Amino acid sequence: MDVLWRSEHKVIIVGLDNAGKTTILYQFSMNEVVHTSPTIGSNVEEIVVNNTHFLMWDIGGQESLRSSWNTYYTNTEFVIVVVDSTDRERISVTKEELYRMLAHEDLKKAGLLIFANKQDVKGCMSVAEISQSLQLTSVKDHQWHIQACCALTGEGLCQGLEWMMSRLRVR
Ligand code: G3D
Ligand code: MG
Repeated sequence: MDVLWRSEHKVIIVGLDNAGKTTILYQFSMNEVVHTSPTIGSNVEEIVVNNTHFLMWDIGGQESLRSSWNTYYTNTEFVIVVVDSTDRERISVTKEELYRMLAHEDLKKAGLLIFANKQDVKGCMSVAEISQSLQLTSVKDHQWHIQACCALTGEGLCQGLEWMMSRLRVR
């Protein structure tokens, strides 16, 4: 029983550079906005929600680092994709990376949570626009959920975590 309680669920946080991955990770881990710098390699934090432990890896999103994302995939239960909702130019790049990931053997059973971040910025893409750009309705072989959020204030982040918790319960 003790082992069950303590078991950790591995989560990777991916997305292009500047999407807000590190800000989200720190919101989860300490509920305060810290000064972030471009992630070189990865940050990892253990997040505990109602006795459930998530080990969250924040992986650098610069182009040079994306090819090594797959070294983090083993045993991953959830992939959090962070989208900069103001970055219309690169949403297609996110889409390419998303489908490359979903096709990977090691992520076959992983749940997919998409954070449409920076919703505080005027004129940003809505959840509907991002869903359409990423063609999420064509994702049939993974459980997925898209959540609007603002990492600076933390708005929407809890709802994302709650979705993950709800997926754990139905397994
Ligand atoms: P990354 O880890 O994905 O590369 P960061 O992204 O977490 O380092 O965030 C990149 C920049 O976006 C940071 O700005 C950060 O403050 C900002 N940011 C993150 N989330 C939000 C949000 O919800 N709204 C707004 N307006 N900005 C956000 P700086 O200026 O520090 O580089
Ligand atoms: Mg970062």
